[in-house]
Amino acid sequence: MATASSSTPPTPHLPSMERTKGPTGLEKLVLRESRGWSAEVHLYGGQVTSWKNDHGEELLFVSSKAIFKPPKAIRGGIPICFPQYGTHGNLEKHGFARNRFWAIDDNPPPFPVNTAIKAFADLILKPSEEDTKIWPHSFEFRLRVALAPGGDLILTSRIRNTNIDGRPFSFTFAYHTCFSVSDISEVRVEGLETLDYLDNLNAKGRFTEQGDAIVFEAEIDKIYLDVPSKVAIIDHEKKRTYVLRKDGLPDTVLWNPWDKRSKIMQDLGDEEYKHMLCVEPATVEKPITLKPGEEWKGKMELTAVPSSYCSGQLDPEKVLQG
Ligand code: TA6
Repeated sequence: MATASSSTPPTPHLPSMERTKGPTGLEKLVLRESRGWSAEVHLYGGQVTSWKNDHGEELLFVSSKAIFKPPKAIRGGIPICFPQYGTHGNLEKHGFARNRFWAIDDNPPPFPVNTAIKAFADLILKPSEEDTKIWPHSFEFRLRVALAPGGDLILTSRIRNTNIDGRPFSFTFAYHTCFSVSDISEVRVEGLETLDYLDNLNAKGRFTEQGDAIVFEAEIDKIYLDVPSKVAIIDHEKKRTYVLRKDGLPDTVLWNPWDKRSKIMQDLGDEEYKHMLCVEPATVEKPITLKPGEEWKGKMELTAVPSSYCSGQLDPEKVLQG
């Protein structure tokens, strides 16, 4: 008689994409790749709320106090800021895409993709009549969330102007990505040295960053301008490095609220700032303008690797081989 192998139980075959509901009833899509990595995206906000490695460790920060209930945006993961980043305009902070219900896009127009990727979800946001009262434009926002075979998380946004009256529109945008870190004071960010930035804590004034990697000792809220396509977030204590690659998004925001601001944020625990860091590929300084029929594309690719990563080694190929 055949006996089951003693140690590893057979892995049940799980679908690469599954539609389910969170505890408060919000619908979400779960993506899984064969080596055990997973990701989750909520239809509310089109927001990625989980990215786990093959050991089941959560790589994104979501607050224990996050309110999974409209109209509040979910605190953590990857909120989509559109059609306005932050308070850089007259709309509500970070625009309205993060607190709207997105739909599943069953038949998205094709675009060049890695055919090895089997776990992905396509979402779409179109404005409601109410939205057009706030922002008088017609658009189609298509978001693809993909989990690559090696675990990389890839978000691609395609925004099309569908105005029928010939009017162009302009927007700013960010992937408000909240990484989970062991201890913010043990984290270093490389790739932003010597760049110009706008300081949200200093009347949005323009300054130039010093030449060393960024470390954290106080509240930070800076928009770095014309940032190269790769940034690394090195978590010494966790021995983990996140490599963030971007395309179509010239700027990168760095945000940590630190202790005082955390205390006044209803949906963030007083001490949780220690375990989060937002690094947000964005286009803020130069808004994107689209004429009717035109489409813009902005992509972000996240890799998480155990750090044998050394300072100054900003080549993801080397990181992956290292
Ligand atoms: O991207 C950084 C930022 O604009 C900060 O100014 C900070 O307030 C954060 O976003 C969170 O904004 P929220 O509206 O989600 O509280």
